[in-house]
Amino acid sequence: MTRRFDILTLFPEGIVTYLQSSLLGKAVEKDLLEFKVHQMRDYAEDKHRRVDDVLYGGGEGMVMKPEPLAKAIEQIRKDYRKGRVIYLSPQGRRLDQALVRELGDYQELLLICGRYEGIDERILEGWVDEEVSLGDFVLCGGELAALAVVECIARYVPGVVGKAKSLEEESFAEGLLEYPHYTRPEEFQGRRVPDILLSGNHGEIERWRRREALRRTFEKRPDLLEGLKLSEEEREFIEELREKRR
Ligand code: 4GX
Repeated sequence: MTRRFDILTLFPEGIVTYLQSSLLGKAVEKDLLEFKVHQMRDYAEDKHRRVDDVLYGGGEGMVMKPEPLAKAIEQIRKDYRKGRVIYLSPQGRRLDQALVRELGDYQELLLICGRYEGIDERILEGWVDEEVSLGDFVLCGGELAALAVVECIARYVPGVVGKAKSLEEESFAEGLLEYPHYTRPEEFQGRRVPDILLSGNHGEIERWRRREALRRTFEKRPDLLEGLKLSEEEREFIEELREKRR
């Protein structure tokens, strides 16, 4: 079944262009993914197609009006079978690979991109299933966050990314940073590719890669090592890294 993504935004052009390019565009051609990008103004009720309004209680800035949002969400999700409505905002659950996998279970996703100071609270209460955040920083709108969410989920739809690559990820790198990568030439401006990679000894190469992945993770993202299942040898290796640090 084709995985469907709806994106509700005031700036559809850039979204469409991005989705048509690269891997995602190819997956659409293969009927693995379907994208529908909706202009929020098309659901406005007045002749000026107004979607924002001033704050009750006063204060700077504008908020997205509830009527166009409710109308859009209801219309878009009317033929959802198993779908979910997501609002992108810094108040949401932080996106990580676990959330990507959870969201990947839905047949349809509607991603709502807010601008201004956000959307009327009643829409969050009554029409949105879940808030998702890209991280603790403030964008100008939800569009980049929606694209990030879509792309992460799309990669796990079978056939979107080459099989060899995705299987490798599953069995090996999940939960760790990647080992260092090199391509030709053997020497570049005085920097050589590690000898082991030129040795042709695949067993040793695998071992080296696993250790380098562990080393990087230990140095750059030690938080990722918590709760990871490691072999005896790997735990010893991490212990050695700790010793050396002291
Ligand atoms: N991860 N933004 C939402 C409008 C807004 C403002 C306040 C609710 C409250 C973002 C992020 C993000 C910018 C999208 C502000 N909504 N989205 N927008 N970080 O920064 O997802």
